[in-house]
Amino acid sequence: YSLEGSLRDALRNEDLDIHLQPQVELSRNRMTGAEALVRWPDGEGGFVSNAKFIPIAEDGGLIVQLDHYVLRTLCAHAVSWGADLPPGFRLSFNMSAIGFQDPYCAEKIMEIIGDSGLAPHRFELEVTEQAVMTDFSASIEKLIRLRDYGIAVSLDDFGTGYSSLAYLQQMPLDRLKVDRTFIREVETNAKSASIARAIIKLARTLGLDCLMEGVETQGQLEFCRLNGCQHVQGYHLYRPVAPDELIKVVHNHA
Ligand code: G
Ligand code: G
Ligand code: MN
Ligand code: NA
Repeated sequence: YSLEGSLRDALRNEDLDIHLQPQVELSRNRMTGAEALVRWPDGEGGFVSNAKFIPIAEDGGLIVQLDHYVLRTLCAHAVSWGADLPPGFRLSFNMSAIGFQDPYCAEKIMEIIGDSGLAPHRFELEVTEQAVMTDFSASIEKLIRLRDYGIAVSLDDFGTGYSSLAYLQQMPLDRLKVDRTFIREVETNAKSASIARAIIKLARTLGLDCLMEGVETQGQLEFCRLNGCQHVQGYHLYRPVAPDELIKVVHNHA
């Protein structure tokens, strides 16, 4: 039986779940949000690697269904967290490039969030440069609709895609999520540090919030703080946690 077949079954049987990785605002040391990341239990206490099944979902035409499933799952958990989520706490979800190109992508996202009864401003869509660049004007239209509805938009894995700065200026965004490759060597490589500083400055210049992904050391965290990057996400702060742990983690954060 193929992995694709198993994934199809898992989606139909709702066997997939999410974990949530907290995001922290440096200036106030506050947890301001969390990113939903899909998890597929392997039946032996672990999970099937995302690196293994996400590409299969993309090739097999299942990724759109998967992304919608993840958003519905996130909404269901958020409803159960209710008022335990601090005011302003934002829940982000990923949309694959293929899913984002669907002409009804924005409507589908609004429908799922609308059905949950939750406020749209609780949510943040993460799209990659690739997703936005494929049909730029259609993408802009979708992003404008989603933002008008109240959903925040971040550009994920920033710096690894192929959008030019001229295009970046035209994108209706709230946040740049800087790809984790840019923080990796800032403590040991002067050129790396210069590039990371330039990217943070670029975000600030464009009036966008800047979040550094993949922060794994205290030194990297201090680098972000020192250079005006407002938010961080990474193993040094928190690994992704199961949904029933999120509220505990939020309330223990200090
Ligand atoms: O959490 P983890 O390191 O296992 O995620 C690996 C990859 O899977 C990352 O590139 C991440 O963007 C991707 N991913 C995680 N959750 C989702 C999701 O809900 N939808 C899509 N399209 N990709 C996801
Ligand atoms: O592509 P995207 O940025 O959505 O993927 C997020 C992925 O990064 C998830 O798979 C998550 O588990 C992983 N991740 C989160 N924090 C860290 C980190 O500090 N280091 C590394 N190597 N991966 C991380
Ligand atoms: Mn992401
Ligand atoms: Na990312």
